[in-house]
Amino acid sequence: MKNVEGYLQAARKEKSALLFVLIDSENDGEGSATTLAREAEKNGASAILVGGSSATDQITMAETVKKIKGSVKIPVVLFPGNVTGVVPGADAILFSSLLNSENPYFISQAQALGAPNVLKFGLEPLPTAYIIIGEGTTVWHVGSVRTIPFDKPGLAAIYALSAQFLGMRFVYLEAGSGAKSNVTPEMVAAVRKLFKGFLIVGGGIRNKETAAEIVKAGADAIVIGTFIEKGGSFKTIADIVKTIESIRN
Ligand code: 1GP
Repeated sequence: MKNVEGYLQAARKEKSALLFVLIDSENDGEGSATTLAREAEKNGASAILVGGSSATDQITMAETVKKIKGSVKIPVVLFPGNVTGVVPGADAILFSSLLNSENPYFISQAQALGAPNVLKFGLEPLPTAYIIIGEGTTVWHVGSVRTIPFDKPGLAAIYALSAQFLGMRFVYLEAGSGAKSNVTPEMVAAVRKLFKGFLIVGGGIRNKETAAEIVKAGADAIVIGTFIEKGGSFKTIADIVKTIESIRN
């Protein structure tokens, strides 16, 4: 697909919010990546993200991307945790800077090392500020994060504002894969107030009630990974999509 950003903006105009399904190439869980992606598409997901902070096997990742790409029409977007997450065959990449990392590698160095392959593989870069909330998750550990506590929405908001001033068109508020707590609606609302771009929220979302609260607070898209990876039902996914699409904000 050409112009994934345009597709996402157009889809967002039509629906109140979108669902992205995250597939970790190293953990197919209860189903194969292809089956999960097909089911996700069938039940209303707008994009498939492939990656994760502990997915480092480029060969498996490239194979997974290729398989998924061959079985769905919705865009396949890389969600790299490192330079190893840049592989051929996807439509786009969340070209992210982990803004609240204490290690410059995750803010700009991995990006410099990864950029030539983004160009070489013809991946559409979606300029994204990746902001980690809370602690104790894999991404928090791997990304050397100076965390933002869940009850400090103002801190997330100023990072998002700086992302906007830096020209990033996407912000991803991340509680971490399988997080016990999701990003609070209060924090989403504080970020929404200042950030005008496309707001993605993920980590620990497992039901339609939480998804609805986050969308009402201003998220443009939510991400669900662990729930599906652990065999959660696609009926719930369909319910979540129906719920978030019908909220007008
Ligand atoms: C993780 O935000 C994504 O990077 C999705 O989180 O796995 O908790 O759904 P879950």
